[in-house]
Amino acid sequence: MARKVFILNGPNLNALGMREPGVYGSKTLQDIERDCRTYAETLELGIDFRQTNHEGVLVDWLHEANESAVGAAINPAAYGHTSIALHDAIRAISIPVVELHLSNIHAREPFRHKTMTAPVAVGVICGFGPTSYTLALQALANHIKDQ
Ligand code: CA2
Repeated sequence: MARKVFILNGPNLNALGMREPGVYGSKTLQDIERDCRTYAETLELGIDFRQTNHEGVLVDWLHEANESAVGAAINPAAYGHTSIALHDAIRAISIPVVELHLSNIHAREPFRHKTMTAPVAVGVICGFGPTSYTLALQALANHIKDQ
């Protein structure tokens, strides 16, 4: 069976493709999931792709990933900027976690420039639209291989 990675998505990403296409592009989260699934096959990885609007659910899923996956990629969305709980959860688990964002958070409002999660992620990818997801998968696969 293929090794599995979790791809976790935070609040409001369920609205992708429906509003603000200028910032986030016109793909829906389902389109992105399909792209990730296709790309993960080339890396011989299985994916568990999920979205929630709830901070504690993301914490629970990180702990679940630690039990059943070899790594995780997370778009924490707005919780990345605010959540000490997500920072602590990533610290508390032993699998590698890559943070990703669709938009270039450094080129946006100052409150988006920092994330609580970046210091505990193995790395951060942002600014490439939906391609940020497949780049994060590639980076995660390479990191796991090198471990
Ligand atoms: O660029 C990203 O991927 C973000 O994580 C997206 C978050 C934002 O809070 C982060 O600063 C950067 C927003 C999630 C999606 O929000 C939507 C808002 C309007 C329409 C559709 C989605």
